[in-house]
Amino acid sequence: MGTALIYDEEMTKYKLLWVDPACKIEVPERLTVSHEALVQSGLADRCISVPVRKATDSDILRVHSEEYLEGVKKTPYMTLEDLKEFTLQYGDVYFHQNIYHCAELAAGAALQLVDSVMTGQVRNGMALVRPPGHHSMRSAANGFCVFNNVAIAAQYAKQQYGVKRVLIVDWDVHHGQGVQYCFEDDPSVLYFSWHRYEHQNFWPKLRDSDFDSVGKEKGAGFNINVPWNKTKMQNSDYLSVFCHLLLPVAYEFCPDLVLVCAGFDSAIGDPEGEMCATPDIFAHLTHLLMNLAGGKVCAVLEGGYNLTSLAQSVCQTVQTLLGDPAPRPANLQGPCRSALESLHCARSTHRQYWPCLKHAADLPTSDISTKRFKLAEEKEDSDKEIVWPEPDKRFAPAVRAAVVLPDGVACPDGCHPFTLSEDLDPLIVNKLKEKFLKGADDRETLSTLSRLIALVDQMEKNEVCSGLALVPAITMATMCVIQHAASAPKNRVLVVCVGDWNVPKFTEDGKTLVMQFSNKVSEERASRYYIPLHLKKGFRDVSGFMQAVTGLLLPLGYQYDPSLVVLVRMSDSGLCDSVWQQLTGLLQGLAQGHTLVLMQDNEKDCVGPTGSSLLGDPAPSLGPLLAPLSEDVESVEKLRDKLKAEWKLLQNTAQDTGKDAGDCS
Ligand code: Q9C
Ligand code: ZN
Repeated sequence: MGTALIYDEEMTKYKLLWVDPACKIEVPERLTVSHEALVQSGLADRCISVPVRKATDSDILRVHSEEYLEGVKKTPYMTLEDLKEFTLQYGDVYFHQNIYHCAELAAGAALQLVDSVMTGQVRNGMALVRPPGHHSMRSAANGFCVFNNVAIAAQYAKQQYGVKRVLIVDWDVHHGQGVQYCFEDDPSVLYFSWHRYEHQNFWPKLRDSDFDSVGKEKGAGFNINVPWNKTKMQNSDYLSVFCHLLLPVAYEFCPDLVLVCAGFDSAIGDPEGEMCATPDIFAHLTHLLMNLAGGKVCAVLEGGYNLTSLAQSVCQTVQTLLGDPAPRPANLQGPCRSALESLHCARSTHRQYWPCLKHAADLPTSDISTKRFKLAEEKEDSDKEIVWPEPDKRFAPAVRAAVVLPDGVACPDGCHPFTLSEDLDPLIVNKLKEKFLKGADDRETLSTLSRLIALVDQMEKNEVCSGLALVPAITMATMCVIQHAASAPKNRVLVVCVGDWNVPKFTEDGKTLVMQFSNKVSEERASRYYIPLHLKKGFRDVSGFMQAVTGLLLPLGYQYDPSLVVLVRMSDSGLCDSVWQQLTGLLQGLAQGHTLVLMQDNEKDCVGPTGSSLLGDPAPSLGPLLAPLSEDVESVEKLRDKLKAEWKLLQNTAQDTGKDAGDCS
């Protein structure tokens, strides 16, 4: 199942016809450079090209009023003077004789994308459109937007396909107030937006954009705003909000479809956003959404006004949708103080609606965030040219998932049986015999261990992306793999162990970080690089486990930035396939997708599901989650408290010391 790309040059054929400083950044080149970058990088060719269509009147009327539609319909026949006057009714938008036509196509593109995904023609996709949509309201154009493309697509998905729950993730740097207003009282659409706010001093300067706008009536809790009160937010700030707010809520909500208001004015270099997140962060934001809704993710372009940053960010997003491993995320030093304050406020405000946030801290007592105040003028450095390195070329190794299986276990479709091209290296064999076999000459075990070592080497060289091994002696195999991988100078290994195993002490030199989930481990042995998490019912409480994965394991993993993830599944783990596949899928955002899964040989039934996850197939939905067990939540929280000074990506309250928003120059 592929990735749809929807684009039509027709949507470049309108522009600002008069002088308006507020609108001059919304140019046709936004679309041409984005598309050209996809073509040049070869990504466009790998997508399934889906034609646009015109949204019908009845599609548009799903969200907009008849009077408004009738008004817009007249614009193709207007003189320049009429267009200017028509424009004056609205804020920060311009009209053109061809914009109605383009707006029909932009909304239609979003509908085509939903059709392609919902009918199973593709797994996911992106639509490159102009005009954008998320600011436009029932009866008003606004912020370069004419029709609300994503809101129309969400209503369409509900009405046409009977989709029960839609998640809209708005990572554009502006608040999509049009989307918020459209679904305020609708619990079937969860709208999440982060946006530059600066205590209501940043456009569109609405009180409604603050964290305390949570939705109305039945929809209370289904509108989540994270206002940024400072500029220069970085990768850590974005990832923190995903790990500690969006992901836990999204898993609890369990959408059938994910729509992304994919604006890239939240990336570095953008003149509107003035943020400092780098284009590669969009690979991770995309990846983290791709196991929701069975992988049904539709990204629709919104803003993005630095043409270089925009094109790079679009490529990162599409390449991730295509399934290529995400790049290693750079400089994740933890969120800044202002971001933590925003995250804290949003989490406390929503804890009454979402059991996964039940334990969030109280609102900070100095509730400055809810008040509007004029900011002290910051010294003007905006004309200083912001530069950042072009993201490294990403590529998927020829072998996506290599498997080491005992005789009689079938290789899952699409996986690659891993064999040694040469005879066993006598040097390695002797070392293995000495270290692991007490000198015994067990050919079978020696062959397995040698193959694992060769597999790790090929993963390190990026010839193989991920691996899966079913082994007779899992603890021995794990020790062997870890010792070998950590012996190379630049390597760092994240070991994730599910189930009972008395994990031996590794050297505490930072080259291995072990996180163990079990209902037997005790905190006593915890150390800097061995983190046990006791879960009362093991993995039978799915909510508690996912809480630990999103709020503990992912931030820890991102900050550690391993070169290899070793995922060890003990035979008693009791983890069901869908949870296991979510875990496997999410972990592949780390280490450029270099995940090596080790399982005891009596776990044959798990080979298929694991192989499929390693190939990048979406994990099945977990179903709406219940409240996690309070004991589990307490364990997770206790651990977070203990670790958050050292692992700053674990911080999620204003009290946790954050660094100030830095200077990204
Ligand atoms: N300094 C979208 O990103 N304000 N719309 C412009 C110029 C309007 C943004 C002020 C920004 C609208 C889709
Ligand atoms: Zn925007």
